[in-house]
Amino acid sequence: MRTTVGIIGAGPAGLLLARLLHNAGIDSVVLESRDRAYVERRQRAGILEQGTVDVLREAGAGERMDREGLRHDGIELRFDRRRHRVDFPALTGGRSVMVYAQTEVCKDLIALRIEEGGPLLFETEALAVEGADTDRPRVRFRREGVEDVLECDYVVGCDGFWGVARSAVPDGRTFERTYPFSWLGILADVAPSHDELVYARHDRGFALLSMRSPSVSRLYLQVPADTDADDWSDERIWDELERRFETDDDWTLRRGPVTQKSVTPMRSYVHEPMRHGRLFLAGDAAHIVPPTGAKGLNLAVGDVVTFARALAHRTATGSDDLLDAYSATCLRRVWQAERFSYDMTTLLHTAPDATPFEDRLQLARLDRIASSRAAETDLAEAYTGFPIG
Ligand code: FAS
Ligand code: PHB
Repeated sequence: MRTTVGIIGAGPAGLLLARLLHNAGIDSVVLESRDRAYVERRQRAGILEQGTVDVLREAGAGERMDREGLRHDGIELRFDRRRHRVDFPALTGGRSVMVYAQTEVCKDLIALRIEEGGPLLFETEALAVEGADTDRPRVRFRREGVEDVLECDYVVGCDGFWGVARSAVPDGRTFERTYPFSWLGILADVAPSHDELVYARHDRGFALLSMRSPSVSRLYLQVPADTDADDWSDERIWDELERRFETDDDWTLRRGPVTQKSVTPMRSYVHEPMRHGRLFLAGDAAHIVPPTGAKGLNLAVGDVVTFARALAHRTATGSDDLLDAYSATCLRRVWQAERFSYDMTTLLHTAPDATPFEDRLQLARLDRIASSRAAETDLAEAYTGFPIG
């Protein structure tokens, strides 16, 4: 098999990259180790930044998002029984975010890939990237028990944190922090109890109210790092959420049947560089953020837009300058998202070993955001997204 760009992974990074390259007239092959149902069902991100929404629309992949997505002009911060709304358009010159789940983005991109007839090989596991430092890199893969090789001009590792591509970058430097807590996430068949997302800081721990549609709620609870989701009954989850969302007014949390429950560890991670020869890393293959800032999926989008632009530039001009700048260009945006995600996580979560002084600092930081346009603007600009490229 032979192609211009070998893409490992059919998550949002790999699927969007295939679409962007197709629109630029560049052929690619996508290799995905799991089956289509797994990719389309994997509950993960829920918030698309303004930049991601614009990219999906320009790529011809935004039609259902515009029909079914929920545009949000703000979020609510809740602390010390207080409620403070952050007004995105007022603070960012008109930017907002879209509530449209990663599962739906992947379904839309898979449907487009099949419609355009580009090779998208499910249940096909990449085993290794070879010859990255030559002009003929190869991906060795296994499909239906048979090993084969994909000859490429370029390979892009979109294979997530546990993929194989990153290991083909020699002498990389990693920067990481793991947090002493996780998120217990649920899907519930009940209308969201608020029309926008609610991020709550409480002495008992963080809680987040999000949503998937007017009739499906998505909620998260901070839990100890080694939590087993089976230890949490539906009733225990709703009771704990209710306590952490408490307010001084008559706001109430609606309950309903929990249809999905899972625990997500919290980690910050960056691998530098994001390139070695003809191998490029994109998305979770190169970096991880704690989901508090809703950045993970959106960072993956920025990486693949940067690569697609750089390769289209080389195809048009013969110049490698944008490809040579890929890693530095992506990492500048990555580190801004890492800073924001770290800030939001330490602002809202109660660390098990937090001292009373640190608790008061958190409340002072939140009070500052609620009373200073400058502090509020920093949050609104970061949450609605950093410019791509
Ligand atoms: P992905 O991990 O999504 O996709 C990688 C793909 O590569 C997978 O389909 C995998 O099967 C495939 N693959 C791996 N190894 C392979 C191999 N050897 N050969 C072939 N294929 C291979 N982000 C947010 O913004 N908000 C959230 O709420 C949020 N929640 C999350 C919850 C969880 C449990 C996790 C793990 C992450 C969450 N994230 C969230 C982050 C998440 O959305 C990622 O940022 C996003 O999926 C990144 O997309 P990709 O880089 O495409 O990687
Ligand atoms: C989600 O809806 O899954 C979601 C929203 C915002 C976050 C994290 C997750 O910060």
